[in-house]
Amino acid sequence: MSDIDTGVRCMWMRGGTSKGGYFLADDLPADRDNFLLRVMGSPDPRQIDGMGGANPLTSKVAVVQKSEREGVDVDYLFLQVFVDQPIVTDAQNCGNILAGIGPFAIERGLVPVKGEKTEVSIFMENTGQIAIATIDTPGGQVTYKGDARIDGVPGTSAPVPIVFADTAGSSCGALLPTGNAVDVIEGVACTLIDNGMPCVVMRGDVLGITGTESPKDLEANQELRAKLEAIRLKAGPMMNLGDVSKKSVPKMTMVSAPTAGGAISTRTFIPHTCHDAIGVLGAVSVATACLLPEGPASELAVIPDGDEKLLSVEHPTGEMSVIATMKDGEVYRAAVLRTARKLFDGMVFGD
Ligand code: NQM
Repeated sequence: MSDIDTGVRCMWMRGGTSKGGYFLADDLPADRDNFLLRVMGSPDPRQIDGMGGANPLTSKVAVVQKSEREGVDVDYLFLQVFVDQPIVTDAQNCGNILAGIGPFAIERGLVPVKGEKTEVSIFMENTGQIAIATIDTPGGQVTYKGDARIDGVPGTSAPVPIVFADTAGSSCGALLPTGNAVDVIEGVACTLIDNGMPCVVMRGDVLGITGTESPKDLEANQELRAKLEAIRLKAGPMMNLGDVSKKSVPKMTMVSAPTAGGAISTRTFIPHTCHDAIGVLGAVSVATACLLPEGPASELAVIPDGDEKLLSVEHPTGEMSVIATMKDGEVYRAAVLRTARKLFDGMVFGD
């Protein structure tokens, strides 16, 4: 009997505003991608025959192993399992699923508890960069209970603060892969930026939206979707991402002036579904675009003074706070607050 018949050890977790299966690298079968498609129930818009939640945000996988790198605890590989196509891709990272990596690594015995709080350093294999997450470990154990609240998730949980120090050019080789703060594609001024997630940032008003629409309304706007996809397919090669027709990057963010006291308001296609919130590294990249001397985001953003800037990135279900630390006029460190929760621990079947 193969692993696929007997089941594979897996923890299902919510990480930030996403959800997915967390595996130890050694537990996965050789035929990994086909196994994961079966686990999620893809391709099928309802994912009825699998664990996936019929949305890219709930069709995600983390593969974790102890790291051999100096000063690093674990290596994390993120895999996006497409919902309605037979695609499993490592072409993007995920800062939400990242929030579950520390607790998972401690629970699986890859990282020892270091006190009331345990810092876990995580090498993000998709982009070759490091994140530091701090996990509540009172009494020598991970706890998921706490008072931290993030928009897009009901209730409260233990806080998972995460710090990124070197995310510029994560997938595109440079923060601004074309060397420009503004490129015009299909007649639309765009900032092509990558501070952890490749994003195309455009003004919503130029694309005919007010920025207050719901994700459902935006998804129903076929003209808008066609325009965004036309821009995206051209932006991909310009961002050193090659042909992006079968990739989930770049993300397409439309920005508007803030309406709830934040720095900027956003609506993001990831890239074919409209996000109910915004991705973590997506928010870091958009916040960074707000801090450029020019471009669609900086034209509209409300920026606080000082070198440590709290930028509240508004999105359809609230906001995500990004703390950007500036050095010589550039963002050199970004911090976000996330939470995570263990949902089940057991065997999952890919047969
Ligand atoms: O940008 C969605 C999410 C993400 C990715 C997406 C993410 C990030 O909300 O770091 O977290 O943009 O595909 O999980």
